[in-house]
Amino acid sequence: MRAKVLVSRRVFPEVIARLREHFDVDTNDADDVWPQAELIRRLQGRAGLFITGSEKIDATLLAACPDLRAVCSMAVGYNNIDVAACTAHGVLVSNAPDVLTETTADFGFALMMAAARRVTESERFLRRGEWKKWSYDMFAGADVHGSVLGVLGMGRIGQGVARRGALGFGMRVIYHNRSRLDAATEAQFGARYVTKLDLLRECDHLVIVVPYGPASHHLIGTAELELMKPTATLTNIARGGVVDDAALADALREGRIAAAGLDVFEGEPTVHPSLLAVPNVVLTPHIASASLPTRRAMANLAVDNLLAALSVGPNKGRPPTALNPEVLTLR
Ligand code: 8YV
Repeated sequence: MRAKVLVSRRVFPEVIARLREHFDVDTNDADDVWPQAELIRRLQGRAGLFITGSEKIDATLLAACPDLRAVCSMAVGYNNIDVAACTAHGVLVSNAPDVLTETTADFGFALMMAAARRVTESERFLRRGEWKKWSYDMFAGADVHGSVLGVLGMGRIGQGVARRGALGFGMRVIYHNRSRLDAATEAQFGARYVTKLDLLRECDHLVIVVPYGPASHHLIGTAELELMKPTATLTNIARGGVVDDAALADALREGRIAAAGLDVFEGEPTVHPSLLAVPNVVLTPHIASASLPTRRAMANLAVDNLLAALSVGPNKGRPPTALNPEVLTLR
């Protein structure tokens, strides 16, 4: 008997085809974002679930889906999944690290540069037909090369941003993280470990790459923004909720910081109206990992995990990026 799996959102046809080689697969061709009750209904009798970063997997869903054995996400962030509850229900969980690191770091750098050099703000001006003459200070922004890059969250993606800054743009890198990197890694990009307060005070460009959770909720709010230089920029490619969007919009409007680049938002896809109203912020719809090769790799990694968790394929019983592999040994 083939195991039954559900794919919660539209994804590459070849990824579905890989799953169909082994499983009875139900898909979401309309790409609707199902409310949890609908997800639970569709999961009845299904052993595997392929998700993206947006579906909420919690104790309520797990209790209502007793046949579920594996939840495999194509996202690296897993704040949408209660991993402890999954473990308690004997459900294997996996995420999709590594494959998106460089693509996401590229985008973080692009957002930071766009904010510093006012790329989208000036493009909107041009498109409105307002460009009549040159002037010395027209859209003059902040330099990126040679400036101080502050990285908040020095995991894989944070290190990718730091490497680009140090080696590509001659930036001096300072960082804050839960734990300090080893000396050899710091030396790769001349990174200096500082307190969060010093990071905010000293950096010219702050890039935020921390996971979201209760400890990082509104890590950056009014008090933190107050410490930053009025010429500084802030870029968030982590998760909405790490930054207090209303407080950031106020700081941008009042010129307490120069500009921001945001790919993630509290309550996305809704964006705080105050952010939409300020010109000095670059806004993108959660696309930092969105290169086609990377999205393909993320989805395929989720499939690798699903196959292994449900005991098929070469990694049988050994999902490559499981978050709670102990579940399989307890089965
Ligand atoms: C994804 C992300 O776009 O991987 C993550 O954590 O935030 C993004 O790369 C999305 O969540 C994929 O499902």
